[in-house]
Amino acid sequence: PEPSTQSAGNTMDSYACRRRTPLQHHNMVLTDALQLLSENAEFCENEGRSVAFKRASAVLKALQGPVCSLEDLRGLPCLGEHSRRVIKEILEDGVSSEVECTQQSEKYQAMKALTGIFGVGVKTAQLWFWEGIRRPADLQTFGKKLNRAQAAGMLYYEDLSTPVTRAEADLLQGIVGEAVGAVLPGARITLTGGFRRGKQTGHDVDFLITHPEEGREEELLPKVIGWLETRDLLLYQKIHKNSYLEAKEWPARSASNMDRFERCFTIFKLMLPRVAPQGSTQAPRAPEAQEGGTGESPGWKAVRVDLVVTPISQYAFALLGWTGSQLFERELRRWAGQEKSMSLSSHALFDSTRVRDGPPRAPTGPKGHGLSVLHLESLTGP
Ligand code: TTP
Ligand code: MN
Ligand code: MN
Ligand code: MN
Repeated sequence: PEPSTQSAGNTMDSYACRRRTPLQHHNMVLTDALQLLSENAEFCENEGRSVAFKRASAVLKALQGPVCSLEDLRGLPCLGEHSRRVIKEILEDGVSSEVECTQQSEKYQAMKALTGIFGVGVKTAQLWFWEGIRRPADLQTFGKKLNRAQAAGMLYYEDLSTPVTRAEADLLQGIVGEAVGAVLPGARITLTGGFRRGKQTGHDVDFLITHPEEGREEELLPKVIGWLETRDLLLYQKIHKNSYLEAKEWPARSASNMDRFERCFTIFKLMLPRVAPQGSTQAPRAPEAQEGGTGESPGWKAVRVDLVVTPISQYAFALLGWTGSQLFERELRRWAGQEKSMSLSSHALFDSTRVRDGPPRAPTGPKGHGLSVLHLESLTGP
């Protein structure tokens, strides 16, 4: 029997992947607070605590109505003592002193600003914080040497911290689709990540690329990048080759969501459609960071785009893995492992009771290894 809890006449499953989690829900104030604590735990490299707050937040998102009293939480899963204390404070006082305190703290604010730079992770931001760096502008004062990604991150900081809109994602889909179609006829792209989940904004745009004929997708990315660079559409790009061959464990059992697909982290130079100067329609905004201060609009915006290439045999798993959210993926893998004795990754799904050592080296995908691969439909639950 799988764990579930009765609450207010509803069954609340303790695995987030087995519940409906709508984008619009009734407990925004509470989930924002818990998510801030989760983010802060990440900044302190406390992954366990970070995930615990994310799980608690996800439970509140799944509720049919607003939480009005602690009674409403009775029997709900994933709400630990700490989360309940924060919720109680907000219900009673409107705010949580711990959340307020964290948000105002020098550490949180510095880590938020520094990890907001493309190419800067928690580890680097922490080192810089210990050295006394608090804001991106301090990096120059302290004479820090930046790698190529971080330098681009600083150059386009304003644009990259402005949310990407759905309209911009659609424009990019057109451009990437044209590039992919030009270098490999028949290749297809799919919009993944937050936009595939229906979000109206995102921090980047994610695309999955494949070709219906297995193997034709090999070495595709350098050509796509070349096509885009020739047209001056990229501000930054870094290709990571696929690493199926080096895979020691197959599929990876770690909780990490890094996979072994060929990928490219890019910053696109997205030309914004010129709007006719009439009535109330607005011209594209001028990002100050890239401007000489003339007040003239450059007519483009820097946007982070992730390109991922998968062989068609792994497409379903890659699509599932790259759609997110991060918590959904983590919970799905946890559920597969703990409840179904299956091992799920962005590459394949295995019956881990039948597979001990994984497939032979240089796998071509989940097919043809005598392994048990379930149809995805049986995983999607209610
Ligand atoms: P993100 O683009 O980081 O997140 P998102 O699209 O859900 O949200 P945002 O709007 O902020 O961009 O990653 C997209 C999904 O891809 C994420 O749910 C997990 C997955 N993923 C991998 O499978 N491997 C990876 O290496 C990364 C970075 C993400
Ligand atoms: Mn994304
Ligand atoms: Mn993100
Ligand atoms: Mn991404």
